[in-house]
Amino acid sequence: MKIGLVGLPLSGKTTFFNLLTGAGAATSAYAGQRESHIGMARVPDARVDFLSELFRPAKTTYAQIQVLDIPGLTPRGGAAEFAGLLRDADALVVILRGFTNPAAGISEEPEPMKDLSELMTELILTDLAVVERRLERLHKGKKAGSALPGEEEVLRAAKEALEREQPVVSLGLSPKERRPLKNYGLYTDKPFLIVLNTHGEGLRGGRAPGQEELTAYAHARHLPLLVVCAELEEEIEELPVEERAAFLADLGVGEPGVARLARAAYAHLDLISYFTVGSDEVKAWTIRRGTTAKQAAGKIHSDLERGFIRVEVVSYEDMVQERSFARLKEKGLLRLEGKDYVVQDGDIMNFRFNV
Ligand SMILES: Nc1nc2c(ncn2[C@@H]2O[C@H](COP(=O)(O)OP(=O)(O)O)[C@@H](O)[C@H]2O)c(=O)[nH]1
Ligand SMILES: [Mg+2]
Repeated sequence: MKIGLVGLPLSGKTTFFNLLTGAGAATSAYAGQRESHIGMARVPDARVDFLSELFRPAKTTYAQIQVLDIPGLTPRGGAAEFAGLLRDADALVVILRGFTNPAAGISEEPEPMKDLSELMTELILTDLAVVERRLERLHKGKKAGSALPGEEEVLRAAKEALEREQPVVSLGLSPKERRPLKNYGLYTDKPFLIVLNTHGEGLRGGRAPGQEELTAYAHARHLPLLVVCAELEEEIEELPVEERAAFLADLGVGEPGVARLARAAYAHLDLISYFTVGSDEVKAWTIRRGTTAKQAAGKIHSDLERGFIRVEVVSYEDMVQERSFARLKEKGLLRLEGKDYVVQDGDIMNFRFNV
């Protein structure tokens, strides 16, 4: 999975990027920094920890999220220029400033709800320009026959939503309907999450600037809203592991920022994990809910999908109870499933295939 961070300059995007990836990229104390960053965030998962303890593999691989940090967008600028950087992102995370930091020259009172409206307007207008241009071109017929099936219909629907100042994603398009839009690098056809980046007191008290308004906004649109303090949380990540929990608890959060973001993103994007285990490797794989066993095999290697025969499946909870494949088998908890089996969150899978 890939997520792209978008926000106004100095909202803490790069700080949040560092919190997720541990990359330590330089943050900016001034607007107009034009660097972008790509990094990987490891998705913490207690189930992987447990399986790794149990199987003692040579290698343990957690799920990963690729994070793209792009330069800040300003009202009337930037969005068109940077859209290409986020073309492959599966989701956007909109970062809103809920802090002041006079030392960094950020003294203006935060207005995250206003920032969000401005950003959304900018993204919507940027997308509208792209969609209109494409529709015009289709109409001029210069490239007659070059339209993809369903392209004109979906462009019209997108245009109509954008003119109503709604993001394209609000149309609830099916993956098939959305496909012709993929090449355009639209911002608003992607699902998005909202992150309010605030100071320690805001996070602790659950009363960050604008939090109430944003909560209502997010709730009405079924959008996840996360409150973080990127700066302090990043400092906490630099402490020895055993000291972190106490500091996080003091901020009033139970888990590191990356865990909270991953949880919200998985739920919002309808993603689940299955696991492969063995003495060589314990590994988490990310799939969409509803994926069949055969498609899930294809995640690992196309040969496994092509040569799929069957799959041995154990639920994670049963593994926690029984702690060995031998006992699971004895109790009839090791199932053999076929290609159309719908993989469940936490399934431990062993594919049988033939190439
Ligand atoms: N007080 C405070 N300062 C922050 C927080 N997050 C970021 N900053 C500071 O704000 C400035 C801009 O942050 P940066 O991550 O570069 O913002 P970006 O322009 O959106 O990438 C830097 O000086 C950061 O140290 C925060 O949660 N609290
Ligand atoms: Mg930055």
